[in-house]
Amino acid sequence: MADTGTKTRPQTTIKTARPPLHKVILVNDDFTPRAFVVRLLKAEFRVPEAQASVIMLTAHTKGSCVVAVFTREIAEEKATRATEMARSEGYPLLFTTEPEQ
Ligand code: TYC
Repeated sequence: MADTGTKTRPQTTIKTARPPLHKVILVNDDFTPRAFVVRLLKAEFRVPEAQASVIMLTAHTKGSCVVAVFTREIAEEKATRATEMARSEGYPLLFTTEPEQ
């Protein structure tokens, strides 16, 4: 057979890197009213009432609860905004962030 000059190449897989995700964590305290925590979760994280209540109660009983995951910049922005909103109302409520895995 005639040599066409065609060579095979090892198959390559193209991987698209996804940005690492960061968790926004709600931390319990003894002073912030439950209703305020729920209102803040709904306003800042756009979670429905029932989900906001579950997140608040989980933090209340276990000490902390993951609210949502975002890229690092968005997670930090949301945690800071939500914490500042609580401060502006005189509450010590705290949101932190940490990388996922
Ligand atoms: N522990 C608070 C109370 O009893 C309510 C609360 C829940 C505060 C969750 C913070 O992340 C929190 N009033």
